[in-house]
Formats: sequence, structure tokens, C-alpha cells
Amino acid sequence: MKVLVLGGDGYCGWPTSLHLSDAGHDVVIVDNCVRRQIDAELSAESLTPIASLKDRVKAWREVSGQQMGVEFGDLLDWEFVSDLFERHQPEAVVHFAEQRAAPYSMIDRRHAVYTQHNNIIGNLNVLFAINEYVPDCHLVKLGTMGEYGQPNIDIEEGFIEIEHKGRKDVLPFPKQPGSWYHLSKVHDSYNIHFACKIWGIRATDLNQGVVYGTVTPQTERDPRLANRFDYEEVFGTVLNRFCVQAAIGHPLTVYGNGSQTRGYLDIRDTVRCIELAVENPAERGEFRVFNQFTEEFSVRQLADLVIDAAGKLGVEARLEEIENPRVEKYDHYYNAAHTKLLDLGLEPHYLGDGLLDSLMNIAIQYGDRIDRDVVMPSVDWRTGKARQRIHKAPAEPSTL
Ligand code: NAD
Ligand code: USQ
Repeated sequence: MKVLVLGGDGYCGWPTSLHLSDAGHDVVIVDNCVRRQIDAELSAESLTPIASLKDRVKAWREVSGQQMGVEFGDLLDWEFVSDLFERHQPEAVVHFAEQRAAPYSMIDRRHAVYTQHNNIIGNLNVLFAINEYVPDCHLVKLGTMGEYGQPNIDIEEGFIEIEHKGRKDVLPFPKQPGSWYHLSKVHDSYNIHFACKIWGIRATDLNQGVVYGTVTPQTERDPRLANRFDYEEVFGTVLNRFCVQAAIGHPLTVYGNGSQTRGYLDIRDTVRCIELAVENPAERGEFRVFNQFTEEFSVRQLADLVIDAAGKLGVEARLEEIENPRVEKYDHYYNAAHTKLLDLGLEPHYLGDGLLDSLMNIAIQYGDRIDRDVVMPSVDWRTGKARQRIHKAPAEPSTL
């Protein structure tokens, strides 16, 4: 299939592009590389050295013999987006291209505005382009488990049957997002659902949990194909951060009492889930929601697992409960359905299957690239202001 991967230079987008290309799809990466600009803003770098977008695509063409296209541009630029869809006529679009760090959206007003503007308007442009140029195209959109929040009932996959005053309906599951970023995802979901209703677009909203890991079979094939590995306080996801912290003898930064529970998945399962969604498209007019994670853990359970894995490698690690910079529920109920991707054929990589050892080894291997100054959190959910380091968003939207 001809597949556009929007955000194909990012942490999930790059290995997905390689995976889809390896599976024989005709992949075109679309990215404005704003994420690399944000690295500079945060004075942070990926733990693993990553090649430029041009060089990594060139490397993939050499290594695989596959063609892979690249389009450099911004989803906020309608001229760019409309030209892109008209020229390429994709059968599927995988949309990763959003500002995805909850802490980034909570830095201050500028970062909140940047996040919601970038994500919601970019997604809206994609919807209009599909309707105008490729109405049969399947949109596979990355949402997040955080759209649901942590309700005191089981979380369903997108929809819940409700009986109210003697009448029944199947309605979108209630949303209780926990950051300006997560709110942008909720708005995206409603915009997509609405576009499916009015235009008959086909869409799959993948409510993904927290991703860990960095390596896939394709990224291992050449050093120039390496994926990014964020560990700093804003973009680093918790398990990757804990491995790096253990490697440098920094206490594992458990926020609050560590009872916060979320759904997690290995990056190798992210790429497979996308492939499954692309190859099994939604019907015309269908708005489908899959919960994309494989296991649930509390933060404290993850810290204990990393301490054990580090110990096996002779590295002594410990955790420290630090003041939580976020506003989160503790000791809450969490039980989310996640059967639809399994039904399509997902065979999960579980955390107990040995990945932690290899992640720890990567953290140790690149130990001299770890900057201790970017490990501790400085973005405070409660004040709407960063305490240090972070100053400006990539661009103040000029169209507001
Ligand atoms: P990332 O920041 O590494 O990648 C996003 C990519 O999109 C970057 O390369 C960036 O340059 C690009 N981009 C952003 N705005 C753009 C725009 N306006 N035009 C063109 N390109 C743009 O993020 P990621 O971790 O790969 O996440 C990808 C998607 O998956 C996001 O939508 C995120 O919300 C979702 N997700 C990620 C995780 C996770 O743990 N990483 C978990 C759940 C959901
Ligand atoms: N946490 C710690 N210590 C740390 C870092 C995080 O205790 O050093 C805790 C957080 O407080 C939170 C949990 O770990 O309870 C997960 O935090 P995270 O930073 O790993 O992930 P999160 O902010 O939830 O965001 C990530 C991605 C985002 C995606 C989301 C999926 O960055 O794009 O949407 O995971 S979900 O959490 O399901 O919404």
C-alpha cells in the first residue's frame, strides 16, 4: 500500500516507517523535524546518536534496497498538506506528527498554545486533505490512553453502553485527560469522529499507552538507522528514564508514592500494531478505537523491575520518591480493555521477556552521552511555569 507516515522522523514514526517499508509497503515520510528543534530548546539530546532524516533514509535505501520517500513540511501549512495528498494519493495515512510530551505542554502558556495549535490544526488539515483528495484513504491516528484518565470503572475500547433513565445508547467513553497535551488528543478524537460521520472517512484512533524501548529488527541493521532514546525530564518516558538513571547511579525518580498505574508497550509492538491497523482498514464512515498497550504497571513496579535488572548486571540502583511535579491520582483503580489488536494478531513482547537487560546495556553503552542536568523534573503542573532551563516554544502561532 502507499502509506504516508506523518511524523516519520520521530521516536515511534521512524521505526514504524522502517517496519512498514520492510513489510513491502510504499512509504513516504512526512516531517518538519520540529522535534529536533525542540531538543535544542531543551538543551537535550537523544541518548543514542541519530542520523539526520536525509541520511537515515539514504541508509535505509542502501541497506534494504527499498524505496522510501521524504517530504519535509509542516502539517499547519495547508498548501503543503493539500499538495502532498494530491500528488501521493495515499491509501493509508499514519499520523504521529504531534507535540507529544505532557510536561512540554505544561511548561507555560506559550507551550500549551503551541501544543494545542500544532496538534489540533495539523490533524484538521489532514482530515480536510483526505476528504478533498483521497476520500477512500484510511487514517490511522495516534491517540493516547491518557484521554480516558483514571476512572473508577473499567475502561472500554473507545465506546461504552450506557443505560440512563430507561434508555440505552453506545457512547464515546468519558474522557478525563490530565494535561493540555492529552486534551489536544481528545479534541482530535472528536474531530475525527465527526469527519467520519459527515464525510464517510475511514479512521482508526489508536489510544496508545506509554512506549518503552528503542530497538526494532530494522533499526539494528545499521548504526545510521538507530532510533531516538529520550531520557530527559520532558520527552523521556518513565521506563527509558529509569534505565538511564540506574546506569549513572542516579536514584530512580519515582514521582509521589509511585502508585500511578498506566498501560505500557514495547516499541516493537507499536510498529506491529500500526501494521495491523493499516492492513485491516476501517470501513467507510467507521470511527474505530483500539487501546494500544500490552501490560499495566504502577511506576513503583517499574522502578523495582529496573532495580532487579540493574542488579543482575552488577549495577546497584535505588529509587527515591520525589515530590510529584504533576497532578495525578494515587492508589487508583485501573483496568483497561485491550483485546482488539490481539484479535487482529498482535503477539506482544512482554517486559519480563528480557528487554530490560538490553535497555540497561544500551544505557551503559552510551553512558558518556548522559547529561545529569536534564534528569530531574523542573516543569511544575501546579504553577504553569518552568523553574529553570526552558524558555520558548518553537513558534508562537501567528494565526491565532
Ligand atoms: P516524537 O516527538 O518523537 O515524534 C513526532 C514527530 O512529529 C517528530 O519527528 C516531529 O518533528 C513531527 N511533527 C510534530 N509536529 C509536526 C508538524 N506540525 N508537521 C510535521 N511534523 C511534525 O513523538 P513520538 O513519541 O514518536 O510520538 C508519536 C505519536 O504517538 C504522537 O502523536 C504521540 O502523541 C503518540 N504517542 C506516543 C507515545 C510515547 O510513549 N512516545 C505514547 C502514546 C502515544
Ligand atoms: N513518572 C515518574 N518518574 C519519572 C517520569 C514519569 O514517576 O521520572 C511517572 C509519571 O508521573 C506518570 C508515569 O510515570 O505517572 C508515566 O509518565 P511518562 O512521562 O512516562 O509518560 P506520559 O507523560 O504519560 O506520556 C507518555 C508519552 C505521551 C503518551 C502517554 C501515554 O510521552 O505521548 O500520550 O505516554 S498515556 O500515559 O497512556 O497517556
